[in-house]
Amino acid sequence: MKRAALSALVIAAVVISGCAKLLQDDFESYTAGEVPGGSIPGSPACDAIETVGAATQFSVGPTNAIAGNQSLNFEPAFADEVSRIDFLPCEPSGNDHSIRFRWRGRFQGPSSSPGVQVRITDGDDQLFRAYLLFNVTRSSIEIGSAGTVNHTIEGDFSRPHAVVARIVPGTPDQYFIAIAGEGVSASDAAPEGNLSELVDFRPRDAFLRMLWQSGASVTETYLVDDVIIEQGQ
Ligand SMILES: [Ca+2]
Repeated sequence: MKRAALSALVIAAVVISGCAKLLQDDFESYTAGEVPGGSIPGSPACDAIETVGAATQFSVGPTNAIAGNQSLNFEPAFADEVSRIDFLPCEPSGNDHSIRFRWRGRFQGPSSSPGVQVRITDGDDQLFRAYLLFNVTRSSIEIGSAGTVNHTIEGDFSRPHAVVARIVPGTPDQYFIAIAGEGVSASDAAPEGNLSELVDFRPRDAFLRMLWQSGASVTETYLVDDVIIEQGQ
């Protein structure tokens, strides 16, 4: 009870009102089994999803849904193939506003799994672009940038969890994160820091990417729901 209240406070501290939505998908308006792709149903009109991989790796359905009746079920490919999904927001009004990324997730797989990667990035070529990396496994979320892990959050991420990450452009660019989930201690729940990158983060080019680095050696999936990208002040 206490933990839930604290988590709510942490999320509330990062989520402030009055922001323009650049992307929203709750996966409720898809047909069960549908593969998301192209324009996302509903408002805003200009957001989209792009997938790379076989259709069987991305399906919307009711199994273990996190919020509402349906969630996205994202599975790794076999062998060394990459599978990924990009959430592409409408273009924000400039590079000087903060940008916030939110999603709910649920990792299903054994503890031996290397996990799923989530990247907040402003370009495909990561080596020379700014990005924030989340590696989500059953028992931890590692958060880093420029190849360095800055925070390791422990919890039971086989249970539904929520992540909010805000990037504030500046010198340096800063990030503020809030993680709510079972077993996450209040002292770990709100990591923040500076993006250690060679170049400035560009909100106008930013998107959310989720990917499995390598093929499946075990049965695993990442359930995703309530993906929201917003422009801040
Ligand atoms: Ca949903």
